[in-house]
Amino acid sequence: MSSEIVLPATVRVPAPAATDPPAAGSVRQKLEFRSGNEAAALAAKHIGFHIMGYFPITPSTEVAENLSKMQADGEHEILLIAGDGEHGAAGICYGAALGGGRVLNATSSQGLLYSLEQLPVQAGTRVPMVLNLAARTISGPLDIRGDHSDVYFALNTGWIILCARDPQAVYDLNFAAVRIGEHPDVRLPVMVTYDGFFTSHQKRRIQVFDDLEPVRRFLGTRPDFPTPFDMDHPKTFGPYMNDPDLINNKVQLSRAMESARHVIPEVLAELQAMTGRSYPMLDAYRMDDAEVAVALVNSAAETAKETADELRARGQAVGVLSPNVLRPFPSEEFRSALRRVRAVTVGDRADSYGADGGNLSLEIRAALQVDDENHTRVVSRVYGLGGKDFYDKDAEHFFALATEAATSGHVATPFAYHGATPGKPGGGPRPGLPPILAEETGGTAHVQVDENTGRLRVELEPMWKMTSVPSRIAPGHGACPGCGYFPTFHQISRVLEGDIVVLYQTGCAMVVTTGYPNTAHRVNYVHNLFQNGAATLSGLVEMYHERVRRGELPKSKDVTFVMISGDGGMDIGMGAALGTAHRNHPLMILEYDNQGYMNTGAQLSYSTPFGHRTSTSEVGKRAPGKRYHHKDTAQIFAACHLPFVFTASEGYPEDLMRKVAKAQWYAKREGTVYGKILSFCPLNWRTTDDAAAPVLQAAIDSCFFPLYEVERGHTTLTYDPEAADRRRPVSAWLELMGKTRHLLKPENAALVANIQAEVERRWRRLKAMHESPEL
Ligand SMILES: Cc1ncc(C[n+]2csc(CCOP(=O)(O)OP(=O)(O)O)c2C)c(N)n1
Ligand code: SF4
Ligand SMILES: [Mg+2]
Repeated sequence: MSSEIVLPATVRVPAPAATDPPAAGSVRQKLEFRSGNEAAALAAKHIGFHIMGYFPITPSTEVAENLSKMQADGEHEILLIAGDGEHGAAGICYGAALGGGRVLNATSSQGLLYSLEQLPVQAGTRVPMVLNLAARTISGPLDIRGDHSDVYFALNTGWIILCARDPQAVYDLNFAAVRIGEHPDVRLPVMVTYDGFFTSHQKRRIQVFDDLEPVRRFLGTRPDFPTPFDMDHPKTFGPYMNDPDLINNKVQLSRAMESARHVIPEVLAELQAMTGRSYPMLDAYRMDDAEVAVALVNSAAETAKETADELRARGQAVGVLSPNVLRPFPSEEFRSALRRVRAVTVGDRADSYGADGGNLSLEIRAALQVDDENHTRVVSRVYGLGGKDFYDKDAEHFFALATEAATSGHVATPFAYHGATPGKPGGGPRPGLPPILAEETGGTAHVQVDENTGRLRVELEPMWKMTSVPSRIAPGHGACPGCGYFPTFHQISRVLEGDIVVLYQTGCAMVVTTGYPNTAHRVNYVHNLFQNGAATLSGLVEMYHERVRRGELPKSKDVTFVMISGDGGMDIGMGAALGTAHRNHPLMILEYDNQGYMNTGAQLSYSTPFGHRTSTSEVGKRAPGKRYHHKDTAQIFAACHLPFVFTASEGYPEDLMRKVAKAQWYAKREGTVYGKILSFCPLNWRTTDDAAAPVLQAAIDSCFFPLYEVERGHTTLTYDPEAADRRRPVSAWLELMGKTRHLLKPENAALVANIQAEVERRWRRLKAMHESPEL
């Protein structure tokens, strides 16, 4: 570090005066206190998109959540469609945008990556829309905080990419994004990217439009691009294309990007006239006479500006560059800003592994390289990964690196990581509690084949004996008090025999049981993202058997492979799970159904029942909670003709354990088994921590969640509330939870009747299957 090397300042430029409130534009505005996500949602409301397709992922989820709340209060008319995953959400958006209306999406990290293959499809067919990307690091390992590793994956998709350094820019650039993308010379989808948590969650004072009429004039209506709705003039969207059409098609896309270089400044100038705020392609701070500079994308640049002010006060001629637009890349702007700069440190919040620099530094180098007059030294540093803060001392170090290069005329270390630490000696993952050995398990459930029916009979040891079986999860997890997952898993664990390999998909159960360097698992544990766990376990189980077959692993081991998923994992991961089921790999898939995406703040899943309140199915004068009925996942897997499918609940432990014992028997001998287990979530069901028993019992007694099994195609109800004379109306269940209490208001009587009718229909069907072995 060489912060003591100081360049003499040629000209002292006074620091700009504070700009709060910002210069007034022509349109009436008002001051609000908003985070980046709130700013994006507010802009969406003011723009009045037709449709938003989305799938929740931290830290962008709040955009949809805020819009859901506003929708419930009747503040906008945007149709919000929760995708079955980001790939589905991107498909929804593509279709909707092709249909001619204005379309919005918001995502982050794996969400962007999961939709990635759709992005070039949309750019290639030139269909505009707006996507807000609250940037977050990509897996693995999983980390929810911000860097630009997701943004950099989008660079080659053909989307325009705008960068918003603060919530004000998020708000403003969303309006610009609509106009830029829809310009006839551009016709491309546009991404507005801002930093996860730093910008998405931190509130700032921002100016928002107080008069929407001029905004409507600015936005105009979406131009009439071809849609599949013109029945008199049918068109083919997305034909198969061969040489030379493909390259000619791509050159058009490339030209559209070039056109954007002119369109973006025009649109931003119009916006500036309205707001008083300026967004040049490249934000150049105190660069007029700068001799050294730092270049950064988004929020870190604001820190660097403050440091630049301090260094200027000490006589150093420094400045900061930060692109407001990443695609098209402002090459000419960088060239001219850096022409007289002797050295620049470029900070990348993501690496392009093996390329000797992150994308920003590579692209700045490429821009300078075609300028004969340019002799700027470029120092490249990767910083701030996984949300690591970028403080003024970091900025100072970046300036010092550039200063050193400028003074010596040489860059000693052109590329390095900034902020990585060697770790402590003896570090690494901490061993959990001692492993649970196969010998310590088993003997609690005795499974026999019934000669007459060919189905299984299970005898359980008395419950008191079960408690002596050690659980495969150690105490000390981070779940909420009363969380249903743990009693459920302990019950499962007590009957599973032999060695177990578990695969957890992302969700509460995963997040609260592992957090590097700790683990609560006392058996082999694997995590994969919840769109692909079942496929991963398929590969793992097959490799195990193949290696046993080849004599590479001992035959003597008795291993069962178990996947644990939430209900959300059975939305986004349904395709992979169905693939596993149809291939019939010998493994168990156990879904704990807590009726929502709880780990990310209780958004609706497709298993969320009708009318229930979640953070994306809000309740208000215009919205009564979720608007469609819950997914019948068990029946979907029954339709795969698996050897064994069941439903269960922690409230009926013996029933659950019997089914798990059967499930293990089938998973080891015949193929995939599936279990859906209703799992209590006091936090998001809005009950007290100790309410599991009455709430689960009411769900079962109202026949909302029937307990049954489908064994070799035969459906058996394992508990019949009617036969037990305990049948209750669904209202008796709904009244027990805060998330459903609104349904009991007189004005919602029709909704409850609707829920009751659907529950009744599904129950009668199930009962008929129970009564007739042919069904
Ligand atoms: C591709 C992708 N999209 C979204 C997310 C964010 N995410 C992580 S867990 C989760 C919800 C999981 O819901 P569920 O499977 O029901 O488990 P729960 O949290 O309710 O236990 C979501 C939306 C992600 N990690 N990856
Ligand atoms: S949010 Fe719900 S499911 Fe998640 S840990 Fe808390 S109680 Fe359990
Ligand atoms: Mg869930």
